[in-house]
Amino acid sequence: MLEAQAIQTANETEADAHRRDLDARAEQLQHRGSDLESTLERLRAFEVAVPSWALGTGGTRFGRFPIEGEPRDVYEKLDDIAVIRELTRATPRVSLHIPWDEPDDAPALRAHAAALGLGFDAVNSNTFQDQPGQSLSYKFGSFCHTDAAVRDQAVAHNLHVIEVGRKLGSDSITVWLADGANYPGQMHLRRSFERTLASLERVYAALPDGWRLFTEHKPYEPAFYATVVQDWGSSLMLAQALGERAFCLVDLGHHLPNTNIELVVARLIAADRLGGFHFNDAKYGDDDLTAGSVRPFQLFLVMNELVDAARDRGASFAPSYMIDQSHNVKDPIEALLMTVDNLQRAYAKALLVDREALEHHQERNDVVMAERTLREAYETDVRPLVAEVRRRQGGALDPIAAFRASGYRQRTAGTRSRAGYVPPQSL
Ligand code: LRH
Ligand code: MN
Repeated sequence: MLEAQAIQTANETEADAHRRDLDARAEQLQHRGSDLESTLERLRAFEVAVPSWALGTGGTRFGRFPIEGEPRDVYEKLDDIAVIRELTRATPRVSLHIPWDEPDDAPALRAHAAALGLGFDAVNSNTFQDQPGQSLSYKFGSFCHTDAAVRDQAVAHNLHVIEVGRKLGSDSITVWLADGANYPGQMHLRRSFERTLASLERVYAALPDGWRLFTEHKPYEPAFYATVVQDWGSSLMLAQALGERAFCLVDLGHHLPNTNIELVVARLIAADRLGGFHFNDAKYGDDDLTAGSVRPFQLFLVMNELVDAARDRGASFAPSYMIDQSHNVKDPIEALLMTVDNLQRAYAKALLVDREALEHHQERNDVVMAERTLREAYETDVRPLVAEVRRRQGGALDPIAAFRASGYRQRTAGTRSRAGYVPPQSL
Protein backbone atom coordinates (compact mmCIF):
# COMPACT_ATOMS: atom_id res chain seq x y z
CA MET A 1 0.00 0.00 0.00
CA LEU A 2 1.08 3.62 -0.45
CA GLU A 3 1.75 5.86 2.53
CA ALA A 4 -1.45 7.50 3.81
CA GLN A 5 -0.96 11.04 2.51
CA ALA A 6 0.88 10.13 -0.69
CA ILE A 7 -2.10 10.58 -3.03
CA GLN A 8 -3.50 13.64 -1.27
CA THR A 9 -0.13 15.38 -1.30
CA ALA A 10 0.32 14.63 -5.00
CA ASN A 11 -3.21 15.84 -5.80
CA GLU A 12 -2.64 19.12 -3.99
CA THR A 13 0.09 20.10 -6.46
CA GLU A 14 -2.34 19.54 -9.39
CA ALA A 15 -5.56 20.81 -7.77
CA ASP A 16 -5.79 24.34 -9.25
CA ALA A 17 -4.89 23.34 -12.79
CA HIS A 18 -7.28 20.42 -12.55
CA ARG A 19 -10.14 22.63 -11.35
CA ARG A 20 -9.58 25.06 -14.21
CA ASP A 21 -9.49 22.28 -16.82
CA LEU A 22 -12.54 20.56 -15.42
CA ASP A 23 -14.59 23.78 -15.36
CA ALA A 24 -13.61 24.50 -18.96
CA ARG A 25 -14.55 20.98 -20.00
CA ALA A 26 -17.86 21.16 -18.11
CA GLU A 27 -18.74 24.36 -19.95
CA GLN A 28 -17.84 22.84 -23.35
CA LEU A 29 -19.90 19.71 -22.68
CA GLN A 30 -22.85 21.72 -21.41
CA HIS A 31 -22.68 23.76 -24.62
CA ARG A 32 -22.94 20.46 -26.51
CA GLY A 33 -25.85 19.30 -24.42
CA SER A 34 -23.81 16.59 -22.66
CA ASP A 35 -24.23 16.25 -18.92
CA LEU A 36 -20.90 16.15 -17.06
CA GLU A 37 -22.23 14.52 -13.87
CA SER A 38 -23.97 11.58 -15.61
CA THR A 39 -20.85 11.02 -17.72
CA LEU A 40 -18.70 10.96 -14.58
CA GLU A 41 -21.17 8.53 -12.95
CA ARG A 42 -20.95 6.11 -15.89
CA LEU A 43 -17.16 6.48 -16.12
CA ARG A 44 -16.90 5.64 -12.44
CA ALA A 45 -18.43 2.20 -13.21
CA PHE A 46 -15.61 1.29 -15.60
CA GLU A 47 -13.39 -1.35 -13.99
CA VAL A 48 -10.66 -3.54 -15.44
CA ALA A 49 -8.83 -6.58 -14.03
CA VAL A 50 -5.04 -6.65 -13.78
CA PRO A 51 -3.21 -9.81 -14.91
CA SER A 52 -0.95 -11.39 -12.28
CA TRP A 53 1.61 -12.18 -14.99
CA ALA A 54 2.21 -8.53 -15.91
CA LEU A 55 3.68 -7.27 -12.59
CA GLY A 56 7.12 -8.72 -13.21
CA THR A 57 9.12 -7.53 -16.20
CA GLY A 58 8.30 -9.50 -19.35
CA GLY A 59 10.72 -10.45 -22.07
CA THR A 60 11.14 -12.01 -25.44
CA ARG A 61 13.24 -14.93 -26.68
CA PHE A 62 15.95 -12.36 -27.21
CA GLY A 63 16.14 -11.34 -23.60
CA ARG A 64 14.58 -10.00 -20.42
CA PHE A 65 15.75 -6.95 -18.45
CA PRO A 66 14.61 -7.32 -14.82
CA ILE A 67 14.29 -4.25 -12.60
CA GLU A 68 15.08 -3.80 -8.90
CA GLY A 69 12.09 -4.31 -6.62
CA GLU A 70 9.90 -6.40 -8.90
CA PRO A 71 7.60 -8.86 -7.09
CA ARG A 72 9.09 -12.22 -6.10
CA ASP A 73 5.79 -14.07 -5.58
CA VAL A 74 2.04 -13.82 -6.06
CA TYR A 75 1.58 -12.07 -2.69
CA GLU A 76 3.91 -9.23 -3.70
CA LYS A 77 2.16 -9.08 -7.09
CA LEU A 78 -1.12 -8.46 -5.24
CA ASP A 79 0.61 -5.76 -3.16
CA ASP A 80 1.58 -3.99 -6.40
CA ILE A 81 -1.90 -4.39 -7.90
CA ALA A 82 -3.30 -2.83 -4.71
CA VAL A 83 -1.14 0.23 -5.37
CA ILE A 84 -2.61 0.46 -8.89
CA ARG A 85 -6.11 0.22 -7.36
CA GLU A 86 -5.30 2.96 -4.82
CA LEU A 87 -4.10 5.32 -7.55
CA THR A 88 -6.71 4.58 -10.25
CA ARG A 89 -9.70 3.33 -8.22
CA ALA A 90 -10.57 1.20 -11.27
CA THR A 91 -8.79 -2.15 -10.76
CA PRO A 92 -10.54 -4.09 -7.96
CA ARG A 93 -9.85 -7.53 -9.46
CA VAL A 94 -6.89 -9.73 -10.40
CA SER A 95 -6.78 -12.29 -13.21
CA LEU A 96 -4.54 -15.18 -12.14
CA HIS A 97 -2.55 -17.53 -14.38
CA ILE A 98 -2.15 -21.16 -13.23
CA PRO A 99 0.44 -22.57 -12.57
CA TRP A 100 2.52 -19.38 -13.06
CA ASP A 101 0.88 -17.76 -9.99
CA GLU A 102 -0.72 -20.77 -8.35
CA PRO A 103 -1.09 -20.11 -4.61
CA ASP A 104 -0.01 -22.94 -2.36
CA ASP A 105 -2.87 -21.85 -0.08
CA ALA A 106 -5.82 -20.36 -1.98
CA PRO A 107 -7.83 -19.28 1.11
CA ALA A 108 -4.71 -17.49 2.45
CA LEU A 109 -4.20 -15.69 -0.87
CA ARG A 110 -7.91 -14.80 -0.98
CA ALA A 111 -7.62 -13.29 2.52
CA HIS A 112 -4.47 -11.39 1.53
CA ALA A 113 -6.30 -10.00 -1.52
CA ALA A 114 -9.39 -9.08 0.48
CA ALA A 115 -7.25 -7.16 2.97
CA LEU A 116 -5.92 -5.18 -0.01
CA GLY A 117 -9.47 -4.54 -1.34
CA LEU A 118 -8.95 -6.98 -4.21
CA GLY A 119 -10.98 -9.89 -5.64
CA PHE A 120 -10.37 -12.33 -8.48
CA ASP A 121 -11.60 -12.17 -12.09
CA ALA A 122 -11.17 -15.01 -14.61
CA VAL A 123 -8.51 -17.62 -13.88
CA ASN A 124 -6.33 -18.73 -16.82
CA SER A 125 -5.28 -22.31 -17.55
CA ASN A 126 -1.99 -23.20 -19.19
CA THR A 127 -1.63 -26.20 -21.47
CA PHE A 128 0.87 -24.38 -23.70
CA GLN A 129 3.92 -25.32 -21.60
CA ASP A 130 5.16 -28.59 -20.09
CA GLN A 131 5.51 -28.26 -16.31
CA PRO A 132 8.32 -29.99 -14.34
CA GLY A 133 7.26 -33.57 -13.60
CA GLN A 134 4.43 -33.49 -16.15
CA SER A 135 3.99 -37.00 -17.59
CA LEU A 136 2.78 -36.19 -21.12
CA SER A 137 4.00 -33.32 -23.35
CA TYR A 138 1.88 -30.66 -25.04
CA LYS A 139 4.43 -30.38 -27.89
CA PHE A 140 1.77 -31.47 -30.37
CA GLY A 141 -1.15 -29.82 -28.63
CA SER A 142 -3.38 -30.34 -25.64
CA PHE A 143 -7.17 -30.44 -26.25
CA CYS A 144 -6.59 -31.29 -29.92
CA HIS A 145 -3.91 -33.92 -29.29
CA THR A 146 -4.20 -37.20 -31.17
CA ASP A 147 -3.47 -39.07 -27.91
CA ALA A 148 -6.51 -39.26 -25.61
CA ALA A 149 -4.21 -39.47 -22.58
CA VAL A 150 -2.77 -36.03 -23.38
CA ARG A 151 -6.29 -34.63 -23.78
CA ASP A 152 -7.26 -36.19 -20.44
CA GLN A 153 -4.23 -34.54 -18.81
CA ALA A 154 -5.19 -31.14 -20.27
CA VAL A 155 -8.82 -31.50 -19.18
CA ALA A 156 -7.69 -32.48 -15.67
CA HIS A 157 -5.51 -29.37 -15.51
CA ASN A 158 -8.45 -27.13 -16.43
CA LEU A 159 -10.66 -28.79 -13.80
CA HIS A 160 -7.89 -28.12 -11.28
CA VAL A 161 -7.74 -24.45 -12.36
CA ILE A 162 -11.51 -24.16 -11.86
CA GLU A 163 -11.08 -25.65 -8.38
CA VAL A 164 -8.41 -23.07 -7.49
CA GLY A 165 -10.61 -20.31 -8.94
CA ARG A 166 -13.61 -21.49 -6.92
CA LYS A 167 -11.55 -21.22 -3.71
CA LEU A 168 -10.45 -17.69 -4.70
CA GLY A 169 -14.01 -16.53 -5.42
CA SER A 170 -13.51 -16.28 -9.19
CA ASP A 171 -16.47 -17.06 -11.49
CA SER A 172 -14.90 -17.66 -14.86
CA ILE A 173 -12.06 -19.45 -16.65
CA THR A 174 -10.22 -18.29 -19.76
CA VAL A 175 -8.96 -21.04 -22.04
CA TRP A 176 -6.34 -19.96 -24.55
CA LEU A 177 -4.90 -22.88 -26.52
CA ALA A 178 -1.55 -22.73 -28.34
CA ASP A 179 -2.67 -25.89 -30.16
CA GLY A 180 -1.87 -25.89 -33.86
CA ALA A 181 0.62 -26.87 -36.56
CA ASN A 182 3.71 -25.42 -38.17
CA TYR A 183 3.46 -27.19 -41.51
CA PRO A 184 0.74 -28.03 -44.04
CA GLY A 185 -0.25 -31.66 -43.61
CA GLN A 186 1.01 -31.84 -40.02
CA MET A 187 -2.48 -31.66 -38.45
CA HIS A 188 -5.98 -32.62 -39.70
CA LEU A 189 -7.77 -29.29 -39.65
CA ARG A 190 -11.26 -30.67 -38.86
CA ARG A 191 -10.42 -33.61 -36.52
CA SER A 192 -8.17 -31.33 -34.40
CA PHE A 193 -11.09 -28.90 -34.01
CA GLU A 194 -13.56 -31.70 -33.18
CA ARG A 195 -11.21 -33.09 -30.50
CA THR A 196 -10.77 -29.58 -29.07
CA LEU A 197 -14.53 -29.13 -28.83
CA ALA A 198 -14.96 -32.55 -27.19
CA SER A 199 -12.27 -31.67 -24.61
CA LEU A 200 -13.86 -28.27 -23.93
CA GLU A 201 -17.24 -29.98 -23.45
CA ARG A 202 -15.73 -31.93 -20.53
CA VAL A 203 -14.47 -28.68 -18.95
CA TYR A 204 -17.79 -26.94 -19.63
CA ALA A 205 -19.66 -29.81 -17.96
CA ALA A 206 -17.58 -29.23 -14.80
CA LEU A 207 -18.31 -25.49 -14.52
CA PRO A 208 -19.65 -24.58 -11.06
CA ASP A 209 -23.02 -22.78 -10.95
CA GLY A 210 -22.84 -19.23 -12.18
CA TRP A 211 -19.45 -19.73 -13.85
CA ARG A 212 -18.61 -18.72 -17.43
CA LEU A 213 -16.02 -20.20 -19.79
CA PHE A 214 -14.13 -17.87 -22.17
CA THR A 215 -12.46 -19.17 -25.33
CA GLU A 216 -9.67 -16.92 -26.62
CA HIS A 217 -8.75 -16.96 -30.32
CA LYS A 218 -5.30 -16.15 -31.76
CA PRO A 219 -4.16 -16.36 -35.41
CA TYR A 220 -0.60 -17.59 -34.85
CA GLU A 221 2.32 -18.04 -32.34
CA PRO A 222 3.49 -20.43 -31.19
CA ALA A 223 1.91 -22.31 -34.14
CA PHE A 224 3.02 -20.74 -37.39
CA TYR A 225 0.87 -22.49 -40.04
CA ALA A 226 -2.54 -23.24 -38.45
CA THR A 227 -3.91 -22.55 -34.96
CA VAL A 228 -6.94 -24.61 -33.90
CA VAL A 229 -8.78 -21.61 -32.38
CA GLN A 230 -7.41 -19.21 -35.00
CA ASP A 231 -10.08 -16.55 -35.28
CA TRP A 232 -13.31 -15.22 -33.86
CA GLY A 233 -15.31 -17.54 -36.09
CA SER A 234 -13.65 -20.63 -34.62
CA SER A 235 -14.09 -19.24 -31.11
CA LEU A 236 -17.77 -18.47 -31.75
CA MET A 237 -18.37 -21.97 -33.17
CA LEU A 238 -16.96 -23.42 -29.95
CA ALA A 239 -18.97 -21.11 -27.65
CA GLN A 240 -22.23 -21.79 -29.48
CA ALA A 241 -21.60 -25.55 -29.49
CA LEU A 242 -20.71 -25.62 -25.77
CA GLY A 243 -23.70 -23.82 -24.32
CA GLU A 244 -25.07 -20.56 -22.97
CA ARG A 245 -22.30 -20.14 -20.39
CA ALA A 246 -19.53 -20.18 -22.98
CA PHE A 247 -18.35 -16.89 -24.45
CA CYS A 248 -15.62 -15.46 -26.67
CA LEU A 249 -12.76 -13.43 -25.23
CA VAL A 250 -11.18 -10.82 -27.53
CA ASP A 251 -7.45 -10.18 -27.03
CA LEU A 252 -6.81 -7.01 -29.07
CA GLY A 253 -3.36 -8.33 -30.07
CA HIS A 254 -4.75 -11.54 -31.54
CA HIS A 255 -5.76 -10.20 -34.94
CA LEU A 256 -3.95 -10.13 -38.26
CA PRO A 257 -2.84 -6.70 -39.53
CA ASN A 258 -5.73 -4.45 -40.71
CA THR A 259 -8.37 -6.60 -39.04
CA ASN A 260 -11.38 -4.45 -38.13
CA ILE A 261 -11.47 -5.47 -34.45
CA GLU A 262 -14.44 -3.24 -33.57
CA LEU A 263 -16.43 -5.14 -36.22
CA VAL A 264 -15.41 -8.46 -34.65
CA VAL A 265 -16.65 -7.07 -31.34
CA ALA A 266 -19.95 -5.96 -32.93
CA ARG A 267 -20.47 -9.47 -34.39
CA LEU A 268 -19.84 -11.19 -31.04
CA ILE A 269 -22.24 -8.74 -29.37
CA ALA A 270 -24.88 -9.52 -32.01
CA ALA A 271 -24.41 -13.23 -31.22
CA ASP A 272 -24.65 -12.49 -27.46
CA ARG A 273 -21.30 -14.26 -27.05
CA LEU A 274 -18.95 -11.43 -26.15
CA GLY A 275 -17.48 -12.64 -22.85
CA GLY A 276 -14.62 -10.23 -22.31
CA PHE A 277 -11.39 -8.62 -23.34
CA HIS A 278 -7.66 -8.79 -22.97
CA PHE A 279 -6.79 -5.16 -23.55
CA ASN A 280 -3.36 -4.28 -24.94
CA ASP A 281 -1.97 -2.78 -28.16
CA ALA A 282 0.15 -3.93 -31.04
CA LYS A 283 1.96 -2.59 -34.12
CA TYR A 284 2.72 -5.89 -35.81
CA GLY A 285 1.85 -9.15 -33.98
CA ASP A 286 0.87 -10.14 -30.44
CA ASP A 287 3.11 -7.39 -29.09
CA ASP A 288 1.28 -7.01 -25.73
CA LEU A 289 2.07 -3.28 -25.60
CA THR A 290 0.33 -0.71 -23.40
CA ALA A 291 -3.35 -0.45 -24.45
CA GLY A 292 -3.96 2.75 -26.45
CA SER A 293 -0.24 3.39 -26.94
CA VAL A 294 -0.10 2.60 -30.69
CA ARG A 295 -3.71 2.69 -31.98
CA PRO A 296 -5.76 4.87 -29.58
CA PHE A 297 -8.47 5.48 -32.21
CA GLN A 298 -9.02 1.72 -32.61
CA LEU A 299 -9.35 1.38 -28.83
CA PHE A 300 -11.94 4.19 -28.89
CA LEU A 301 -13.87 2.45 -31.69
CA VAL A 302 -13.96 -0.77 -29.64
CA MET A 303 -15.20 1.15 -26.58
CA ASN A 304 -17.75 2.85 -28.83
CA GLU A 305 -19.25 -0.57 -29.72
CA LEU A 306 -19.37 -1.48 -26.01
CA VAL A 307 -21.11 1.75 -24.94
CA ASP A 308 -23.52 1.41 -27.87
CA ALA A 309 -24.33 -2.21 -26.92
CA ALA A 310 -24.89 -1.29 -23.27
CA ARG A 311 -27.45 1.24 -24.55
CA ASP A 312 -29.69 -1.46 -26.08
CA ARG A 313 -28.62 -4.50 -24.06
CA GLY A 314 -28.92 -2.86 -20.62
CA ALA A 315 -27.37 -4.13 -17.38
CA SER A 316 -27.14 -7.75 -18.62
CA PHE A 317 -24.37 -6.61 -20.97
CA ALA A 318 -21.34 -7.13 -18.69
CA PRO A 319 -18.27 -8.34 -20.51
CA SER A 320 -15.19 -8.97 -18.35
CA TYR A 321 -12.63 -6.26 -18.94
CA MET A 322 -9.10 -7.54 -18.34
CA ILE A 323 -5.62 -6.43 -19.34
CA ASP A 324 -3.06 -8.79 -20.92
CA GLN A 325 0.34 -7.19 -21.45
CA SER A 326 4.05 -7.83 -21.15
CA HIS A 327 6.28 -5.02 -19.94
CA ASN A 328 9.76 -5.39 -21.40
CA VAL A 329 11.08 -1.80 -21.11
CA LYS A 330 8.66 0.01 -18.73
CA ASP A 331 8.27 -0.34 -14.98
CA PRO A 332 5.31 -2.78 -14.88
CA ILE A 333 3.35 -0.67 -12.38
CA GLU A 334 3.81 2.51 -14.42
CA ALA A 335 2.86 0.67 -17.62
CA LEU A 336 -0.33 -0.59 -15.97
CA LEU A 337 -1.14 2.89 -14.62
CA MET A 338 -0.81 4.26 -18.18
CA THR A 339 -2.96 1.37 -19.45
CA VAL A 340 -5.80 2.02 -17.01
CA ASP A 341 -5.65 5.75 -17.78
CA ASN A 342 -5.77 5.07 -21.56
CA LEU A 343 -8.70 2.69 -21.11
CA GLN A 344 -10.60 5.20 -18.94
CA ARG A 345 -9.97 7.91 -21.54
CA ALA A 346 -11.16 5.76 -24.45
CA TYR A 347 -14.27 4.78 -22.48
CA ALA A 348 -14.96 8.43 -21.49
CA LYS A 349 -14.73 9.52 -25.15
CA ALA A 350 -17.15 6.73 -26.12
CA LEU A 351 -19.58 7.94 -23.44
CA LEU A 352 -19.53 11.40 -25.06
CA VAL A 353 -20.69 10.19 -28.49
CA ASP A 354 -24.03 11.87 -29.28
CA ARG A 355 -25.79 8.59 -30.16
CA GLU A 356 -29.10 10.17 -31.21
CA ALA A 357 -27.31 12.45 -33.65
CA LEU A 358 -25.10 9.61 -34.89
CA GLU A 359 -28.09 7.35 -35.54
CA HIS A 360 -29.90 10.26 -37.24
CA HIS A 361 -27.00 10.81 -39.69
CA GLN A 362 -26.37 7.06 -40.20
CA GLU A 363 -30.00 6.34 -41.05
CA ARG A 364 -29.90 9.22 -43.61
CA ASN A 365 -26.47 8.15 -45.00
CA ASP A 366 -25.06 11.55 -44.18
CA VAL A 367 -21.52 10.19 -44.18
CA VAL A 368 -19.78 13.44 -43.29
CA MET A 369 -22.04 14.31 -40.35
CA ALA A 370 -21.96 10.72 -39.05
CA GLU A 371 -18.15 10.67 -39.10
CA ARG A 372 -17.94 14.17 -37.58
CA THR A 373 -20.26 13.16 -34.75
CA LEU A 374 -17.98 10.25 -33.81
CA ARG A 375 -14.78 12.29 -34.21
CA GLU A 376 -16.08 15.11 -32.05
CA ALA A 377 -16.28 12.74 -29.10
CA TYR A 378 -12.91 11.15 -29.90
CA GLU A 379 -11.19 14.54 -30.12
CA THR A 380 -12.60 15.72 -26.80
CA ASP A 381 -9.86 16.09 -24.19
CA VAL A 382 -11.36 13.94 -21.44
CA ARG A 383 -8.31 13.94 -19.16
CA PRO A 384 -10.01 16.25 -16.58
CA LEU A 385 -13.05 13.92 -16.45
CA VAL A 386 -10.94 10.80 -15.89
CA ALA A 387 -8.83 12.59 -13.27
CA GLU A 388 -11.97 13.85 -11.51
CA VAL A 389 -13.52 10.38 -11.33
CA ARG A 390 -10.34 9.12 -9.68
CA ARG A 391 -10.15 12.12 -7.31
CA ARG A 392 -13.75 11.67 -6.15
CA GLN A 393 -12.97 8.08 -5.16
CA GLY A 394 -9.75 8.99 -3.31
CA GLY A 395 -7.48 8.22 -6.24
CA ALA A 396 -4.78 10.27 -7.97
CA LEU A 397 -5.36 13.06 -10.44
CA ASP A 398 -2.10 11.95 -12.10
CA PRO A 399 -1.32 8.34 -11.08
CA ILE A 400 2.17 8.25 -12.62
CA ALA A 401 3.24 11.47 -10.88
CA ALA A 402 1.76 10.28 -7.57
CA PHE A 403 3.40 6.85 -7.93
CA ARG A 404 6.83 8.39 -8.62
CA ALA A 405 6.44 10.86 -5.75
CA SER A 406 5.48 7.99 -3.40
CA GLY A 407 8.89 6.30 -3.69
CA TYR A 408 7.09 2.93 -3.70
CA ARG A 409 9.45 1.37 -6.29
CA GLN A 410 12.53 2.56 -4.40
CA ARG A 411 11.06 1.02 -1.26
CA THR A 412 10.42 -2.35 -2.89
CA ALA A 413 13.91 -2.24 -4.43
CA GLY A 414 15.16 -2.03 -0.87
CA THR A 415 12.95 -4.73 0.63
CA ARG A 416 12.62 -7.25 -2.21
CA SER A 417 16.14 -8.57 -2.49
CA ARG A 418 16.36 -12.07 -3.89
CA ALA A 419 19.37 -12.96 -1.74
CA GLY A 420 18.26 -15.61 0.78
CA TYR A 421 14.62 -15.08 -0.22
CA VAL A 422 12.30 -18.02 0.51
CA PRO A 423 8.79 -17.92 -1.09
CA PRO A 424 6.03 -17.69 1.61
CA GLN A 425 4.55 -21.04 2.58
CA SER A 426 0.92 -20.38 3.60
CA LEU A 427 1.35 -17.00 5.32
C1 LRH B 1 -1.66 -15.74 -25.42
C2 LRH B 1 -2.23 -14.89 -24.29
C3 LRH B 1 -3.18 -15.61 -23.38
C4 LRH B 1 -2.45 -15.82 -22.09
C5 LRH B 1 -1.08 -15.47 -22.41
C6 LRH B 1 -0.32 -14.90 -21.26
O1 LRH B 1 -0.89 -14.97 -26.26
O2 LRH B 1 -2.78 -13.73 -24.80
O3 LRH B 1 -4.27 -14.81 -23.03
O4 LRH B 1 -2.67 -17.00 -21.51
O5 LRH B 1 -1.16 -14.53 -23.46
MN1 MN C 1 -4.56 -12.85 -23.95
